[in-house]
Amino acid sequence: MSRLSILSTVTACLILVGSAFAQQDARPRIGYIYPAGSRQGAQLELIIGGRNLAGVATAYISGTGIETFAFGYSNPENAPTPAIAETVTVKITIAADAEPGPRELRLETPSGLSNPLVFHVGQLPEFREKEKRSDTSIEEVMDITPPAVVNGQIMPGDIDRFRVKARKGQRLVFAISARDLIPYLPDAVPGWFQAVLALYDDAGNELKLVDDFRFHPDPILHYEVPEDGRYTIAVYDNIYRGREDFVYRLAVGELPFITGVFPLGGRAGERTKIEMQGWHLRQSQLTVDFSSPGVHQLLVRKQHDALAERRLDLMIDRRLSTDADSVFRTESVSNRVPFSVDTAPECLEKETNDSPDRSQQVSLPIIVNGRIDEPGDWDVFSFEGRAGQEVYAEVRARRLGSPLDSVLRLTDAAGKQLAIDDDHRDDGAGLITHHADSLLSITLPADGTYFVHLGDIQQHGGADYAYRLQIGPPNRDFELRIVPSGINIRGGQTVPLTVHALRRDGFSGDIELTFDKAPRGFELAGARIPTGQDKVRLTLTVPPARKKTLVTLSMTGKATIAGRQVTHPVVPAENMMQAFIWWHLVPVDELKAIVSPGSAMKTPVTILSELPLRIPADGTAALELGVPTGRSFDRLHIELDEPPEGLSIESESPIRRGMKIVFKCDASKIKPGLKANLIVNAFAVKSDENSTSTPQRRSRPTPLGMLPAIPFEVIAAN
Ligand SMILES: [Ca+2]
Ligand SMILES: [Ca+2]
Ligand SMILES: [Ca+2]
Ligand SMILES: [Ca+2]
Repeated sequence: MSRLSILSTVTACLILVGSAFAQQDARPRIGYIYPAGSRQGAQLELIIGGRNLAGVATAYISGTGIETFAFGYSNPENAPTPAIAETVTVKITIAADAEPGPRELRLETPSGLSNPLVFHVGQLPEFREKEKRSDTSIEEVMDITPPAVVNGQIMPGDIDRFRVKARKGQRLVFAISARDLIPYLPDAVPGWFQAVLALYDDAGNELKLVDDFRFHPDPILHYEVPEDGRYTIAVYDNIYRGREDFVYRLAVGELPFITGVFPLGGRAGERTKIEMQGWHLRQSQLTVDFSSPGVHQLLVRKQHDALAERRLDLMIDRRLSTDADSVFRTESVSNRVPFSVDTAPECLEKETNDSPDRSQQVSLPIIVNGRIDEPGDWDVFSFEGRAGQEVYAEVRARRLGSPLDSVLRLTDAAGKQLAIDDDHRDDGAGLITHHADSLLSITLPADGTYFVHLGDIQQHGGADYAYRLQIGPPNRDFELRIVPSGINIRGGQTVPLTVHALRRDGFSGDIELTFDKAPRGFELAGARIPTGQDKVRLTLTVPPARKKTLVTLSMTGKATIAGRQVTHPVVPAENMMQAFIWWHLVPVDELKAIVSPGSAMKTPVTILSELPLRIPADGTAALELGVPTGRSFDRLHIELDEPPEGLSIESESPIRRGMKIVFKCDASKIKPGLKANLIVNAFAVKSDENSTSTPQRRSRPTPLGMLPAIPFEVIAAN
């Protein structure tokens, strides 16, 4: 390569990287879609609110059968909520045979892809609330004909009312999706639209009021109509807040709805008889036979005669279930409830088992399916243990839709309490804000009989208070999440990605990450979550690109656990903020990348040192970088991007083929054993030989982009 062409490449690189840096702050974010769904075959316009939406080019909806056209950007001044002030109008056409269920919609702007939000393809007729007339204070009531879905928005102080005609004996279901559509609001307390449903007769008497469904903020109202007449359903926020992103979809009619199942799971490869509770379910019992472990979603068709399943590779997130079975294209389906399939032997609890002397004997490993049958119920299980045996006891209830707030105790034969747990946080359950399920672990001190006691810490109980209690050796395992789920990158460049490891039952080993679906030339660096680490920042480098491409990526994590190779998908997720302070990893369906045109050569820098770089906890280590000769700049300058606290660059100096960087550890802030990646940005520095120029002018660094991740390890002090 001639000196001239390198110069021009570096110059091109500068311009592109400069705009790529600007992009970081300008990532488009969408806060709501209104309406948040529509029926198969419909054509309509959506309003999408967010920020950094200027220049919007396209809207993408996952799956097939929906065409979009984005236009009509507006950015009013003095909007009360900056995060959703900008709007874009998107015209969409839904094919008559488009797959029903939740989809993901993203916008693309010149700065790249936005976060996704849910857009539902429905099967029932749809209505949209009428705009409020500003010339009247009279509350308008809109007539609707069930079965139907009503779309609305709650503005400050707003109460939306809809009237239905109903006949005596009808059993109406009013099911709202609100928090379900937008799980977390970053800038409102409690962090979502807390919808309330109230039902009135034609004389205005309140018949029923609900403001949640168990622990779900979205209420479900069920009503058996006592006489022919007109009934009005009202929707509002429980503290009368409102704004554009208080969007809802309200399904009304004699709709199939599952309120609960028992047991909450079964053993892989065995037939399990399930009792179902709910409305408009013709049968209350079903037998299922699932072969693959994982959390499946159960639903019923309007015909009530069949059950569908789709395997999920993670704990509970309903969002991942877009049942692709074409049988559901034309039939109305119920809500979905989780059902866990596991490999350990199972049993049912047998009352009475309220105390150690009446305990139910089990042999390990075991999964007990039981209920806290009434307030104050305790379920006690006994097993024979050996000294030194490692035992885990874990409740899965809240994560499977049960209202139980479990507490677990472990006692020995003498009645001495050896372990207790109330709430155990599971970052894999990103939609749950109260991690109510319990998990305890212990190494048994002696041979003998041990008792596991399970109750509800809030002293509640009932038929809904179902649980699965697993007792046995540790089930070491992991799940993975990658954030963000939308990657914006220019051809020839490198960007950082973060993968979180959710480690189970003390699994601490390395997890290797690889693409299983990616275009040629997509390269990961530092793609390993090191032993003991809960996350890693790695990098993706893509080849130069002539035109823009949108790609869907998929990754897998691989680890060796007790001599066995275990793989799990890397589930795309968005790190969502709730109410200014809390963060949740919420799984989404797709990992998308937009590669925009870019001809920047891959980084002009090569790593000459052996990796991982070993840095003593109280010392320094040198990294040698090769820089091509004939470059247009005089030297490289390196800056660390989000380094671990205590790690810094001590010096940079030229060597024959490039440069040497000395990294320094501060032993008071960093511990031996830390393994991670250095993420660094490279800059070109051009010294001006004209001695009259100012120092600023002499050493103005220009960005060359991010280098592929550099693995390092902090070793014991010298
Ligand atoms: Ca409204
Ligand atoms: Ca019980
Ligand atoms: Ca009991
Ligand atoms: Ca609890």
